[in-house]
Amino acid sequence: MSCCCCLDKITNPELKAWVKEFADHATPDKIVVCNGSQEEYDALAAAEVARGAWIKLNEEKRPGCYLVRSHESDVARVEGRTYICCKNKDDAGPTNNWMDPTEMKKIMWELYKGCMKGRTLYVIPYSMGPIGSPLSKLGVELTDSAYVVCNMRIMTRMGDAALDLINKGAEYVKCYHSVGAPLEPGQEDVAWPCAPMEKKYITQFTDPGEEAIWSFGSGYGGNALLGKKCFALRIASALAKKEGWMAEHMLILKLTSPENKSYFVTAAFPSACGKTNLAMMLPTLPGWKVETCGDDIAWIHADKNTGKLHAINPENGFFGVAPGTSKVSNPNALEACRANTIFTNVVLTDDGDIWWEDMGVPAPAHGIDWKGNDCYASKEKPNKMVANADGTGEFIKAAHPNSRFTAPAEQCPVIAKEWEDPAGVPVDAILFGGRRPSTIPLVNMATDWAHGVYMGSAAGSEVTAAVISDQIGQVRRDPMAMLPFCGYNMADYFGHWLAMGEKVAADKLPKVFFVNWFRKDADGNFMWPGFGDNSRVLKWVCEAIEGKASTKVTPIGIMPTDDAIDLAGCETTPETLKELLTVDVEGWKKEVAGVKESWEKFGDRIPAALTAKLAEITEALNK
Ligand code: GTP
Ligand code: SPV
Ligand code: MN
Repeated sequence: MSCCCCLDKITNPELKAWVKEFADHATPDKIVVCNGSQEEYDALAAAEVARGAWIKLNEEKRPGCYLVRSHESDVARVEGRTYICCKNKDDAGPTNNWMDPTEMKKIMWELYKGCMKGRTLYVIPYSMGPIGSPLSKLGVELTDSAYVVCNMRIMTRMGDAALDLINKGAEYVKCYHSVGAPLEPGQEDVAWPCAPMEKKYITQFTDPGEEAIWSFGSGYGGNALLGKKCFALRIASALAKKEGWMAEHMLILKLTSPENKSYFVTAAFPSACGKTNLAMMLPTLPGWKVETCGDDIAWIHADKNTGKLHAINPENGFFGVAPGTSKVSNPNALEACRANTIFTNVVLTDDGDIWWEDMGVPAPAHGIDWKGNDCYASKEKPNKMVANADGTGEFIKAAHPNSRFTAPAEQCPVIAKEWEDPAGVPVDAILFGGRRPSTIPLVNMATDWAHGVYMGSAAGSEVTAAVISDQIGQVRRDPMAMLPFCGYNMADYFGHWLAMGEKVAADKLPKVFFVNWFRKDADGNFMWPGFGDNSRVLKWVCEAIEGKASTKVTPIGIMPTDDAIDLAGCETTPETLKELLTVDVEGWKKEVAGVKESWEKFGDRIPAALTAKLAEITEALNK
């Protein structure tokens, strides 16, 4: 192994020894300690282009942008192969895969043996949260993927500044990642190396003092960019429980009213259920403004100075869902990925640009789909593509439904000036939501914190393509949108939410709401226009925060009166709105029964305050 001199940059002896130990075992050809510079990124990208793995996009149309196609089997998170490993199985809880840490380490250490043969070991020091903020946390990821290095540079604060802190003795989480595809001498590499499903492992070790992430076999998104879901949610949620804060799957937005009053809102929606879109929304209501603080993850602390809950976005970029992102639905996201962006699994056009379904522009006459095959504009529908050169035949998904753009947060035209504030932003409202085709109304406010926690715990959604699953489209319970991301027993997590409510005076707690943009009519069409029109719901949320909203008390919570949502200039009719704001009592009885059933697996670990709320709502529905 040729050991590059840049290992000398690591002056923290413990870190150096750890890197060396792993390198001796994984046997890479060389080691590179990443400095996080643009030059380093450019050189890595150029090398990937040179070996035919990445495509450089048209420099005029998409400056500094690349297209990458993953292996067909490696397109999303793999929940079935994701583990929480702690000594006591009950501490991982019934919603996580569990294995004894010693046993898992044995299996994975064996997999890591020689796994980087023929490859480079990149050492990625990174910070989740602004460098040096007291709320930030550090990590070091060892990986053999240049794609991971480049994506981590966009998604985290990566390189020398983070290494400096670690060299000075700051704590950090140790993360191993390998695509799990060693190269024998003379063997040619494939564009996207990865291991078969049964060899993939995404493992979080969560015992106190033992926090670590070991990932093997996948190069994609949340499986491989270990600062994101593995650290900022699974490890962080376990740390947060111990340390008295929260790590949540939430966007953070700043909402400013026509009266120039600003509010900070966080929202937990499951994967591919609208966080990025809400975080960057262009309100259709005149005079309202949305600015972005974060689009996926929020770390929330009780702030000593303001006495309120404060949120920071630990990330530095967006790993956003491409399909559906259009000039109409989310112009700010499109602008954010105009330059310096990595696109994964979208369509390549003949002029070196990209395209995806529902981009709001007609499909190109010819393109290359995410699998690398020719595709053509459909004759029947100009915004769809087909495999036949004559434009006939079945529509295909030319961009994978979970295709993504990785773009720097600072490129978002509506990034809020507070987005990197080391103290975070004070949270005025928390929204929960998901894709619910029936029963769940457009918006509903909790009567108090415990009811809000109940609402979050009762959240559910149709499973989306953000995960490799045979349940796509089916509704599953996804409490607080954290089902795949909670690093410990979910019942204890509910208890922690309740406890956080004790850290702040009742009148300083955020108000909690449940929203649903995804109700469908009998023909399967969305009943609510969504996107920018969601500002109409946010307006009511602000009125409710001010105690000025027009409300009705219902068995399920506090809801807008039929005329309380501003529909001026909106395509939705008052009749449809009324339907969206009606409590379907029979549907809700089933809903509550479903929640109760979903709690059975937790035994008596569900907090009494939640059981009481459920009983209260059931009783009100039965009246
Ligand atoms: P992750 O990055 O996986 O966590 O997803 P996300 O929650 O950020 O979801 P995102 O905003 O990327 O939206 C996912 C999909 O939902 C896109 O195809 C959007 O077009 C669609 N979507 C977002 N908001 C709305 C809405 O208000 N109404 C409807 N009908 N679709 C929406
Ligand atoms: C999600 O699935 O919620 C994502 C994408 O944000 S990933 O980074 O793959 O987890
Ligand atoms: Mn997400």
